Amino acid sequence: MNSMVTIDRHILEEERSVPGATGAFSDLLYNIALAGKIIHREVNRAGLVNLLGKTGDINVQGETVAKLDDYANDVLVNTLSQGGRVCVIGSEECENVIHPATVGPDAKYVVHFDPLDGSSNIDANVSIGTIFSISERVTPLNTTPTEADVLQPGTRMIGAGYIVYGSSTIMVYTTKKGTVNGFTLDPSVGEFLRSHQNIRTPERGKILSCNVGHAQYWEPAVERFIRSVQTEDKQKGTPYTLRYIGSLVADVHRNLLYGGIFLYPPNIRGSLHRGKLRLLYEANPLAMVVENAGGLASTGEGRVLDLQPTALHQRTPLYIGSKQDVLEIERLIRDQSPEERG
Ligand code: AHM
Ligand code: MG
Repeated sequence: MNSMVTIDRHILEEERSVPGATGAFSDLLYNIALAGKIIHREVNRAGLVNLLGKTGDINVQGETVAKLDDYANDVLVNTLSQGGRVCVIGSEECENVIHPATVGPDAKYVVHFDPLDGSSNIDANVSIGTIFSISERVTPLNTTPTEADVLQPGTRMIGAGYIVYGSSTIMVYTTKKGTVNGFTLDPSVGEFLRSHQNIRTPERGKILSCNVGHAQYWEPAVERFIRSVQTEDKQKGTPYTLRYIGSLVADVHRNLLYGGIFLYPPNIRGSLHRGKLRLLYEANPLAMVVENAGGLASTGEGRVLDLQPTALHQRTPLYIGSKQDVLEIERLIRDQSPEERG
Protein backbone atom coordinates (compact mmCIF):
# COMPACT_ATOMS: atom_id res chain seq x y z
CA MET A 1 0.00 0.00 0.00
CA ASN A 2 1.30 3.51 -0.85
CA SER A 3 2.01 5.61 2.22
CA MET A 4 -0.88 7.95 2.91
CA VAL A 5 -0.09 11.48 3.98
CA THR A 6 -2.88 13.35 5.69
CA ILE A 7 -3.08 17.13 5.38
CA ASP A 8 -2.27 17.38 9.11
CA ARG A 9 0.95 15.42 8.65
CA HIS A 10 1.90 17.49 5.60
CA ILE A 11 1.28 20.73 7.50
CA LEU A 12 3.37 19.45 10.40
CA GLU A 13 6.21 18.41 8.09
CA GLU A 14 6.19 21.88 6.53
CA GLU A 15 6.16 23.48 9.97
CA ARG A 16 9.23 21.46 11.02
CA SER A 17 11.14 22.77 8.02
CA VAL A 18 10.61 26.40 9.09
CA PRO A 19 13.11 27.41 11.80
CA GLY A 20 11.40 29.01 14.79
CA ALA A 21 7.84 28.11 13.66
CA THR A 22 5.45 28.29 16.62
CA GLY A 23 2.67 26.13 15.20
CA ALA A 24 0.24 29.04 15.02
CA PHE A 25 0.14 29.05 11.21
CA SER A 26 -0.30 25.26 11.15
CA ASP A 27 -3.18 25.64 13.56
CA LEU A 28 -4.85 28.12 11.24
CA LEU A 29 -4.50 25.75 8.28
CA TYR A 30 -5.97 22.87 10.33
CA ASN A 31 -8.94 25.07 11.12
CA ILE A 32 -9.49 25.97 7.47
CA ALA A 33 -9.32 22.27 6.52
CA LEU A 34 -11.84 21.50 9.26
CA ALA A 35 -14.19 24.21 7.99
CA GLY A 36 -13.79 22.70 4.50
CA LYS A 37 -14.92 19.30 5.76
CA ILE A 38 -17.99 20.80 7.43
CA ILE A 39 -18.92 22.80 4.33
CA HIS A 40 -18.33 19.69 2.17
CA ARG A 41 -20.83 17.77 4.30
CA GLU A 42 -23.48 20.43 3.90
CA VAL A 43 -22.85 20.98 0.17
CA ASN A 44 -23.29 17.25 -0.36
CA ARG A 45 -26.67 17.14 1.27
CA ALA A 46 -27.87 20.53 0.11
CA GLY A 47 -30.53 19.12 -2.20
CA LEU A 48 -31.73 16.84 0.55
CA VAL A 49 -31.95 19.62 3.10
CA ASN A 50 -34.12 21.61 0.71
CA LEU A 51 -36.32 18.61 0.11
CA LEU A 52 -36.75 18.01 3.82
CA GLY A 53 -37.04 21.62 4.79
CA LYS A 54 -40.20 22.17 2.71
CA THR A 55 -41.26 25.28 4.55
CA GLY A 56 -38.08 26.78 3.23
CA ASP A 57 -36.71 27.89 6.53
CA ILE A 58 -36.76 24.99 9.02
CA ASN A 59 -34.78 21.77 8.57
CA VAL A 60 -35.30 18.34 10.17
CA GLN A 61 -33.35 19.30 13.28
CA GLY A 62 -35.67 22.25 13.73
CA GLU A 63 -32.85 24.64 12.79
CA THR A 64 -33.12 27.50 10.37
CA VAL A 65 -32.11 26.45 6.86
CA ALA A 66 -29.45 28.93 5.94
CA LYS A 67 -28.57 29.69 2.38
CA LEU A 68 -25.50 27.61 1.71
CA ASP A 69 -23.24 30.59 1.20
CA ASP A 70 -24.35 32.13 4.52
CA TYR A 71 -23.82 28.75 6.13
CA ALA A 72 -20.29 28.43 4.70
CA ASN A 73 -19.53 31.96 5.87
CA ASP A 74 -20.68 31.19 9.42
CA VAL A 75 -18.67 27.96 9.53
CA LEU A 76 -15.49 29.75 8.48
CA VAL A 77 -15.98 32.71 10.80
CA ASN A 78 -16.72 30.42 13.77
CA THR A 79 -13.89 28.00 13.08
CA LEU A 80 -11.34 30.75 12.60
CA SER A 81 -12.60 32.72 15.58
CA GLN A 82 -12.37 29.73 17.93
CA GLY A 83 -8.71 29.31 17.15
CA GLY A 84 -7.93 32.78 18.58
CA ARG A 85 -5.18 33.26 16.00
CA VAL A 86 -7.00 35.63 13.67
CA CYS A 87 -7.30 39.34 14.41
CA VAL A 88 -9.54 40.37 11.51
CA ILE A 89 -11.51 38.68 8.72
CA GLY A 90 -12.75 39.90 5.34
CA SER A 91 -15.50 37.88 3.68
CA GLU A 92 -17.36 38.21 0.41
CA GLU A 93 -20.56 37.73 2.38
CA CYS A 94 -20.05 40.66 4.76
CA GLU A 95 -19.96 44.30 3.86
CA ASN A 96 -17.57 45.20 6.66
CA VAL A 97 -14.64 43.36 8.19
CA ILE A 98 -15.36 40.91 10.99
CA HIS A 99 -13.62 41.14 14.35
CA PRO A 100 -13.52 37.57 15.74
CA ALA A 101 -15.16 36.97 19.11
CA THR A 102 -12.00 35.34 20.48
CA VAL A 103 -8.75 37.13 19.80
CA GLY A 104 -5.75 35.61 21.54
CA PRO A 105 -2.84 37.79 22.69
CA ASP A 106 -0.77 36.57 19.74
CA ALA A 107 -3.55 36.80 17.12
CA LYS A 108 -1.48 38.00 14.20
CA TYR A 109 -3.29 36.68 11.16
CA VAL A 110 -5.53 38.50 8.71
CA VAL A 111 -7.74 36.12 6.70
CA HIS A 112 -9.88 36.93 3.67
CA PHE A 113 -12.22 34.43 2.06
CA ASP A 114 -14.96 33.83 -0.42
CA PRO A 115 -16.90 31.18 1.52
CA LEU A 116 -18.69 29.69 -1.48
CA ASP A 117 -17.50 30.88 -4.86
CA GLY A 118 -19.72 30.08 -7.83
CA SER A 119 -22.76 29.79 -5.60
CA SER A 120 -25.14 30.48 -8.48
CA ASN A 121 -24.22 26.91 -9.56
CA ILE A 122 -25.31 25.23 -6.31
CA ASP A 123 -28.80 24.21 -7.32
CA ALA A 124 -27.52 22.45 -10.44
CA ASN A 125 -24.91 20.32 -8.60
CA VAL A 126 -22.06 22.12 -10.38
CA SER A 127 -18.65 22.49 -8.69
CA ILE A 128 -18.27 25.36 -6.25
CA GLY A 129 -15.53 26.23 -3.77
CA THR A 130 -14.03 28.19 -0.90
CA ILE A 131 -11.09 30.55 -1.55
CA PHE A 132 -8.87 31.94 1.23
CA SER A 133 -5.83 34.11 1.79
CA ILE A 134 -3.68 34.58 4.89
CA SER A 135 -1.45 37.56 5.72
CA GLU A 136 0.17 38.81 8.90
CA ARG A 137 -1.02 42.01 10.52
CA VAL A 138 1.28 44.99 10.13
CA THR A 139 0.03 46.90 13.19
CA PRO A 140 1.11 45.86 16.73
CA LEU A 141 -0.42 42.84 18.47
CA ASN A 142 -3.22 43.58 20.93
CA THR A 143 -4.37 46.71 19.12
CA THR A 144 -7.48 47.05 16.98
CA PRO A 145 -6.60 46.06 13.41
CA THR A 146 -6.77 48.90 10.90
CA GLU A 147 -7.12 49.30 7.13
CA ALA A 148 -3.36 48.83 6.91
CA ASP A 149 -3.87 45.23 8.04
CA VAL A 150 -6.92 44.56 5.89
CA LEU A 151 -5.77 46.17 2.64
CA GLN A 152 -2.38 44.58 2.07
CA PRO A 153 -1.06 43.77 -1.41
CA GLY A 154 -1.05 40.12 -2.44
CA THR A 155 2.76 39.96 -2.27
CA ARG A 156 2.38 40.07 1.53
CA MET A 157 0.30 36.89 1.73
CA ILE A 158 1.99 34.07 3.63
CA GLY A 159 -0.50 31.44 2.56
CA ALA A 160 -3.43 30.97 0.20
CA GLY A 161 -5.57 28.25 -1.23
CA TYR A 162 -8.97 26.91 -2.03
CA ILE A 163 -11.29 23.97 -1.54
CA VAL A 164 -13.31 22.74 -4.52
CA TYR A 165 -16.50 20.82 -3.77
CA GLY A 166 -16.71 18.86 -7.01
CA SER A 167 -16.85 15.22 -8.08
CA SER A 168 -14.60 14.92 -5.05
CA THR A 169 -13.58 17.58 -2.56
CA ILE A 170 -10.01 18.82 -2.85
CA MET A 171 -8.07 21.36 -0.83
CA VAL A 172 -5.14 23.03 -2.55
CA TYR A 173 -2.86 25.40 -0.69
CA THR A 174 0.48 27.09 -0.90
CA THR A 175 2.69 29.04 1.46
CA LYS A 176 5.57 31.44 1.16
CA LYS A 177 7.78 28.34 0.97
CA GLY A 178 6.52 28.00 -2.55
CA THR A 179 5.15 24.55 -3.34
CA VAL A 180 1.52 23.92 -4.21
CA ASN A 181 -0.06 20.73 -2.90
CA GLY A 182 -3.52 19.20 -3.21
CA PHE A 183 -5.37 16.99 -0.74
CA THR A 184 -8.45 15.01 -1.68
CA LEU A 185 -11.04 14.36 1.00
CA ASP A 186 -11.66 10.69 1.64
CA PRO A 187 -15.17 10.90 3.12
CA SER A 188 -14.99 7.34 4.46
CA VAL A 189 -12.18 8.30 6.88
CA GLY A 190 -12.95 12.01 7.04
CA GLU A 191 -9.39 13.02 6.12
CA PHE A 192 -7.84 15.15 3.41
CA LEU A 193 -5.14 12.89 1.91
CA ARG A 194 -2.27 14.23 -0.19
CA SER A 195 -3.18 13.44 -3.78
CA HIS A 196 -1.33 16.13 -5.78
CA GLN A 197 2.23 16.79 -4.63
CA ASN A 198 4.17 19.84 -5.85
CA ILE A 199 1.71 20.84 -8.57
CA ARG A 200 3.30 22.53 -11.59
CA THR A 201 1.10 24.10 -14.24
CA PRO A 202 2.00 23.76 -17.95
CA GLU A 203 3.89 26.72 -19.52
CA ARG A 204 1.25 26.95 -22.23
CA GLY A 205 -2.24 25.56 -22.00
CA LYS A 206 -4.88 24.24 -24.32
CA ILE A 207 -7.90 25.61 -22.52
CA LEU A 208 -9.62 28.96 -22.84
CA SER A 209 -12.03 29.84 -20.03
CA CYS A 210 -14.14 32.97 -20.31
CA ASN A 211 -17.75 34.07 -20.61
CA VAL A 212 -17.84 34.68 -24.37
CA GLY A 213 -21.36 36.00 -23.95
CA HIS A 214 -19.70 39.24 -22.87
CA ALA A 215 -17.18 39.39 -25.75
CA GLN A 216 -18.92 42.34 -27.40
CA TYR A 217 -18.04 44.51 -24.39
CA TRP A 218 -14.34 43.66 -24.29
CA GLU A 219 -11.35 45.60 -25.61
CA PRO A 220 -9.98 44.52 -29.02
CA ALA A 221 -6.88 42.86 -27.49
CA VAL A 222 -9.08 40.25 -25.82
CA GLU A 223 -10.95 39.54 -29.04
CA ARG A 224 -7.55 39.24 -30.81
CA PHE A 225 -6.34 36.79 -28.19
CA ILE A 226 -9.47 34.67 -28.50
CA ARG A 227 -9.20 34.63 -32.29
CA SER A 228 -5.54 33.66 -32.04
CA VAL A 229 -6.22 30.62 -29.87
CA GLN A 230 -9.06 29.54 -32.15
CA THR A 231 -6.62 29.32 -35.05
CA GLU A 232 -4.17 26.51 -35.64
CA ASP A 233 -0.67 27.87 -35.19
CA LYS A 234 2.91 26.51 -35.25
CA GLN A 235 3.66 27.65 -31.74
CA LYS A 236 0.33 26.84 -30.11
CA GLY A 237 -0.64 23.83 -32.21
CA THR A 238 -4.31 22.97 -32.53
CA PRO A 239 -7.03 25.44 -31.46
CA TYR A 240 -7.75 25.70 -27.75
CA THR A 241 -10.74 24.05 -26.13
CA LEU A 242 -13.37 26.28 -24.52
CA ARG A 243 -14.21 25.30 -20.94
CA TYR A 244 -16.19 27.62 -18.68
CA ILE A 245 -17.92 26.43 -15.55
CA GLY A 246 -18.79 29.84 -14.17
CA SER A 247 -17.20 28.98 -10.82
CA LEU A 248 -13.87 30.78 -10.83
CA VAL A 249 -12.34 28.42 -8.31
CA ALA A 250 -13.22 25.29 -10.30
CA ASP A 251 -12.21 26.85 -13.64
CA VAL A 252 -8.83 27.89 -12.21
CA HIS A 253 -8.28 24.50 -10.55
CA ARG A 254 -8.91 22.62 -13.80
CA ASN A 255 -6.60 24.95 -15.74
CA LEU A 256 -3.92 24.66 -13.04
CA LEU A 257 -3.80 20.90 -13.63
CA TYR A 258 -4.29 20.80 -17.40
CA GLY A 259 -2.87 24.19 -18.49
CA GLY A 260 -4.91 27.05 -19.88
CA ILE A 261 -6.03 30.59 -19.26
CA PHE A 262 -9.02 32.02 -17.42
CA LEU A 263 -9.99 35.56 -18.24
CA TYR A 264 -12.52 38.01 -16.87
CA PRO A 265 -11.77 41.29 -18.66
CA PRO A 266 -13.17 44.76 -17.97
CA ASN A 267 -16.16 45.95 -20.00
CA ILE A 268 -15.23 48.94 -22.12
CA ARG A 269 -18.73 49.03 -23.69
CA GLY A 270 -22.23 48.22 -22.43
CA SER A 271 -22.45 48.21 -18.64
CA LEU A 272 -18.95 49.48 -17.95
CA HIS A 273 -16.83 47.83 -15.24
CA ARG A 274 -13.19 47.29 -14.34
CA GLY A 275 -13.64 43.55 -13.83
CA LYS A 276 -16.06 41.47 -11.80
CA LEU A 277 -13.80 39.37 -9.62
CA ARG A 278 -12.77 40.55 -6.19
CA LEU A 279 -9.11 41.25 -5.52
CA LEU A 280 -8.67 40.30 -1.88
CA TYR A 281 -10.48 36.98 -1.66
CA GLU A 282 -10.71 35.74 -5.24
CA ALA A 283 -7.92 37.07 -7.49
CA ASN A 284 -5.08 37.35 -4.93
CA PRO A 285 -5.25 33.87 -3.36
CA LEU A 286 -5.70 32.16 -6.72
CA ALA A 287 -2.83 34.26 -8.11
CA MET A 288 -0.51 33.08 -5.33
CA VAL A 289 -1.41 29.43 -5.96
CA VAL A 290 -1.04 29.71 -9.73
CA GLU A 291 2.22 31.68 -9.58
CA ASN A 292 3.74 29.25 -7.08
CA ALA A 293 2.86 26.49 -9.55
CA GLY A 294 4.72 28.29 -12.36
CA GLY A 295 1.85 30.25 -13.91
CA LEU A 296 0.98 33.94 -13.91
CA ALA A 297 -1.89 36.19 -12.85
CA SER A 298 -2.30 39.60 -14.42
CA THR A 299 -4.69 42.54 -14.42
CA GLY A 300 -3.79 42.93 -18.09
CA GLU A 301 -1.41 45.70 -17.12
CA GLY A 302 0.68 44.07 -14.41
CA ARG A 303 0.86 41.47 -11.71
CA VAL A 304 -2.33 41.04 -9.66
CA LEU A 305 -0.23 40.46 -6.56
CA ASP A 306 1.39 43.90 -6.85
CA LEU A 307 -1.92 45.82 -6.68
CA GLN A 308 -2.34 47.99 -3.60
CA PRO A 309 -5.96 47.39 -2.50
CA THR A 310 -8.05 50.41 -1.64
CA ALA A 311 -11.30 48.69 -0.61
CA LEU A 312 -12.33 45.36 0.91
CA HIS A 313 -14.57 44.38 -2.00
CA GLN A 314 -12.46 45.92 -4.74
CA ARG A 315 -12.77 44.28 -8.15
CA THR A 316 -10.07 43.67 -10.73
CA PRO A 317 -9.74 42.42 -14.30
CA LEU A 318 -8.18 38.96 -14.20
CA TYR A 319 -6.06 36.96 -16.66
CA ILE A 320 -4.73 33.88 -14.89
CA GLY A 321 -3.14 30.59 -15.87
CA SER A 322 -0.31 29.27 -18.00
CA LYS A 323 2.61 31.69 -18.23
CA GLN A 324 2.93 31.96 -22.02
CA ASP A 325 -0.81 32.56 -22.46
CA VAL A 326 -0.92 35.30 -19.83
CA LEU A 327 2.22 36.97 -21.24
CA GLU A 328 0.62 36.94 -24.68
CA ILE A 329 -2.56 38.66 -23.61
CA GLU A 330 -0.54 41.24 -21.67
CA ARG A 331 1.44 41.95 -24.85
CA LEU A 332 -1.74 42.33 -26.94
CA ILE A 333 -3.21 44.72 -24.37
CA ARG A 334 0.02 46.75 -24.30
CA ASP A 335 0.10 46.97 -28.12
CA GLN A 336 -3.38 48.53 -28.39
CA SER A 337 -3.78 52.15 -29.36
CA PRO A 338 -5.24 54.45 -26.66
CA GLU A 339 -8.52 54.70 -28.69
CA GLU A 340 -8.85 50.91 -28.65
CA ARG A 341 -8.50 50.83 -24.86
CA GLY A 342 -11.80 52.70 -24.62
P1 AHM B 1 -19.71 34.68 -6.71
O1 AHM B 1 -18.49 34.81 -5.85
O2 AHM B 1 -20.82 35.54 -6.24
O3 AHM B 1 -20.11 33.27 -6.93
O4 AHM B 1 -19.35 35.35 -8.16
C1 AHM B 1 -18.15 35.11 -8.79
C2 AHM B 1 -18.37 34.16 -9.94
C3 AHM B 1 -17.10 33.43 -10.29
O5 AHM B 1 -17.01 32.23 -9.60
C4 AHM B 1 -17.26 33.19 -11.76
O6 AHM B 1 -16.03 33.08 -12.40
C5 AHM B 1 -18.01 34.42 -12.21
O7 AHM B 1 -18.72 34.89 -11.08
C6 AHM B 1 -18.97 34.12 -13.31
O8 AHM B 1 -19.49 35.30 -13.79
P2 AHM B 1 -20.36 35.35 -15.14
O9 AHM B 1 -21.66 34.72 -14.80
O10 AHM B 1 -20.46 36.79 -15.46
O11 AHM B 1 -19.60 34.59 -16.19
MG1 MG C 1 -16.79 34.35 -5.70
